Amino acid sequence: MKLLVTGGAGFIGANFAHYTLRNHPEYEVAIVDSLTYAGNRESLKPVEDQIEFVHGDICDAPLVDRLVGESDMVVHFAAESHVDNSLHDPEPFMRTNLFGTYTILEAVRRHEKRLHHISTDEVFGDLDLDGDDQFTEETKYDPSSPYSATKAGSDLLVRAWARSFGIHATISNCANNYGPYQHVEKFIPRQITNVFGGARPKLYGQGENVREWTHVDDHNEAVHLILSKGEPGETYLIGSGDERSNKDILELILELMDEPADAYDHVPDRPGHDLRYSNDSTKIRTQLGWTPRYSDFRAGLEATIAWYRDNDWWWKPQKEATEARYTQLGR
Ligand code: NAD
Ligand code: TDX
Repeated sequence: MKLLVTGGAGFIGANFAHYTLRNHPEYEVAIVDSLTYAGNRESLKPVEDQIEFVHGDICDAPLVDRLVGESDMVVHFAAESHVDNSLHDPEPFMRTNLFGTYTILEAVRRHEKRLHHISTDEVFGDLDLDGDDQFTEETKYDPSSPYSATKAGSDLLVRAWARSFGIHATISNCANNYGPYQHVEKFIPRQITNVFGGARPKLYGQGENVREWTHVDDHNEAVHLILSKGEPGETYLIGSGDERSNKDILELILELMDEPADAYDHVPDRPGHDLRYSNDSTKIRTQLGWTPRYSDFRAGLEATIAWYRDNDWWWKPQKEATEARYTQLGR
């Protein structure tokens, strides 16, 4: 059984390759990735002898057609993934997230292959800060940013291809991930690497916004359950249930790194900043038996800090350019 993993040099895709080779020897893994600023071949170093790596673009229809034809299933992670970048320049998001997904869908349709499409809880918009309501598989789409709008569009394309052309596709919408190999532009690695580099962490606004943090290996275990037991045409929400404000997370990072609790800067808020995300993941828990293993967030965060401490060779080359981009954005 051969899996074609798009975006396998990115954060979740690289961890997916590692997870698959550790836990599912029944799969062969081929990766297609165009190595944007977010892709890093070094993330695949521990498995490089066990995978096939193709440096290519998911908008390249002849290439995608050949690769899909040679595979049994496609797991589609490739995307432009950072909200702040989408507010600065939406164009690459339109191209990769919409046209790239369309290109994959057409190849999957031609070759009658199974597709799993990776998406996000951000397609649903946001929830009140003080409430305890949650997104479900039935929640109406209401995205806020160019990033989430293009992810919402890609989900809708998958649903339309399933309904009109009968392709065998599943979709998952996961909450925020954390763990090793996450680009230093994202909240948790940005703060950890700021502290390691002697810079102050940066909190948007007052830091009251809430995210539901899920370890990347728990996400990838859920994806494997969907590949093996998921029903074609179905959508599954994935989330640990562990909701925390950005301010609480930052203070926990500072505590775990032996820094004073107030050793950070407030910076201007993200425009349109979603307040709270929370997924009701009852369906995947009851129907497919998924349970997050990383139930102790503090321990997971401690291990993540240790990973960034031990692997500065991996993140240091990206750090300066990332902070230069943030300076341009005023954040
Ligand atoms: P990432 O930005 O770390 O990685 C994206 C990868 O896709 C990179 O390796 C990049 O080079 C590649 N890529 C981009 N454009 C491409 C193109 N045109 N052709 C081929 N490859 C291309 O992203 P991530 O955080 O690993 O997210 C992966 C997926 O998971 C995305 O679809 C994202 O929407 C979704 N997701 C992410 C999170 C999260 O917390 N990070 C949560 C839920 C869902
Ligand atoms: O320096 C920062 N300071 C800060 O306060 C950064 C980079 C972020 N933040 C805030 C913004 C968010 O409320 O932290 C929160 C998390 O920010 P991001 O890491 O940018 O993640 P988010 O916008 O929540 O989106 C993430 O989760 C859903 C991923 O980037 C998406 O790809 C995924 O779909």
